Amino acid sequence: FFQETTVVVFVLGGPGSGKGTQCPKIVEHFGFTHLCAGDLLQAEIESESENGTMIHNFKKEGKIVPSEITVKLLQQAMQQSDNKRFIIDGFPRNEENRAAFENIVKIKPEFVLFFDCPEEELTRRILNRNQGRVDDNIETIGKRLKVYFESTLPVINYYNSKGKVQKIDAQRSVDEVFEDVKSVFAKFKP
Ligand code: UP5
Repeated sequence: FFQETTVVVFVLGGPGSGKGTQCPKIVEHFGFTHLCAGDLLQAEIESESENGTMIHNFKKEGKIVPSEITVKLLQQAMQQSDNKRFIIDGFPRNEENRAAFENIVKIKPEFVLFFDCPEEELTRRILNRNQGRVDDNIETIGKRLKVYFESTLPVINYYNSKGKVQKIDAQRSVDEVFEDVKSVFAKFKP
């Protein structure tokens, strides 16, 4: 379905590393469409679809929702878009996610933008966020961090071994981080 000219960039990093803060800036400056896997799943919860309760329970426990659900939502969103450039934020979170996307959507990422941030800073940011998320409490944060280190870091390491990771030091101000992001995306400048 997708043309060879379709560009996908995965945006990864621990919970609270700044993915959702930086992605709208990439949209604004470089004309990508932002697909946040967590937001697509949240919309499923809110639409009270048949999988909504199950997705809610996975999120509350910090667990990774089965790939078939997430990949389907991402694929639909891509098909509904007129754009050919996508930043996919917060996905793939484990090897199963990665393999499912490559097998079903059949696109390999152009590169992986990796927001590297120490654990203490991630916890501090999430506890400060205070927007009523079901998973922003000290108990779930511990679980999310464990899942991140055990399941998502290996995906980042996999892409790193293919020379595809652009690592950004995410423990600086929003503007300083975006300066580095801009140089990574320079070739897509309109
Ligand atoms: N902040 C941001 N940048 C800052 C900076 N440079 N300096 C100081 N403060 C900064 O930022 C978090 C907070 O930090 C904000 O208050 C921000 O102002 C501040 P944000 O940009 O929101 O960080 P982000 O990395 O987007 O954090 P988020 O918590 O949204 O990331 P997660 O990866 O945990 O959330 P996501 O929505 O992707 O996933 C939630 C759950 O959904 C998962 O745990 C899982 O259960 C499920 N899920 C799946 O199962 N599969 C998927 O594919 C995706 C999600």
